[in-house]
Amino acid sequence: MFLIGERINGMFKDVAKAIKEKDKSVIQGLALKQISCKANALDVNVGPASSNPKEAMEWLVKTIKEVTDISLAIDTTKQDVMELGLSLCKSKPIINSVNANEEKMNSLFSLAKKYNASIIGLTMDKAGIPKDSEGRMELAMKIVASCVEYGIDTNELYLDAVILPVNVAQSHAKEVLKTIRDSKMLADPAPKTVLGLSNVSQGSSAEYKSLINRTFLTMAIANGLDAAILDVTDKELMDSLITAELLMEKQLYCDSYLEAYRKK
Ligand code: THG
Repeated sequence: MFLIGERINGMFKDVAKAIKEKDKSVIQGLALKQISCKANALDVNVGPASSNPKEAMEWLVKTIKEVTDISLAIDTTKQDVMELGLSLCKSKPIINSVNANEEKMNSLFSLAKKYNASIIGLTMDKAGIPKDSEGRMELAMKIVASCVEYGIDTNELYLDAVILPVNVAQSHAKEVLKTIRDSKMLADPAPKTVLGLSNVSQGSSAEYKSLINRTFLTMAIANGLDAAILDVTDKELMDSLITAELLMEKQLYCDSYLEAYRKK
């Protein structure tokens, strides 16, 4: 499973503060911590409060680059912030994200080609997030078609069925799982699938968040999830992930498989 660390996001107070005060050590510490917890890439999002998102993205990417050359997922809805972030990346970047709007797809698939980036496609459009898997699949088809049109390999595309908080959108979780299963049939090679896992527990009681996250991740892995934006520093979550992969025959069994994985 491809793991994208979620922590460098201005949604978190410590990150928002570090951006404001240009405190490199907080960001570099979070980058190295997530890498030590087996992140394969790092999500980079300046957050909703940033007054100058372009400047903040440039500072974040440059700050991270000083300590690692791991791949970055540039997480922004703004075209100019996206291009600036991509242009600064050392390793193959990930565009986080495109949706099924025609103009969005045109501009972002062009950027994906220009910067040889992988791309996350959200199954949503101007009308929002469909309530069922059929609606999500219609949008997924549009994204796949656009990807092919731009001559991008469909296995460079990560479809994101967009999980919503279970406390306000309880019926969505099972629709997301069905979308993950069905997405595989949209192209050959099959598009990959990804989730912003922690969305599912947003707003739930703090003592249940980790449990909700790891239970849903286990279910998503059983349905074929390929990648996740998640808290790689959550040990119980990571233990569930490794165990789910073991049971799906994605890891080799041995009696001390958790220790074996950690040593890898
Ligand atoms: N899909 C894609 N990208 C995404 C998302 C997605 N990027 C952002 C987000 N969703 C994934 N990242 C997070 C990061 C944190 C939380 C949720 C999703 C989160 N944080 C806690 C909260 O808000 O309750 C804790 C905040 C805190 O401690 O301050 O839930 O879906 N492609």
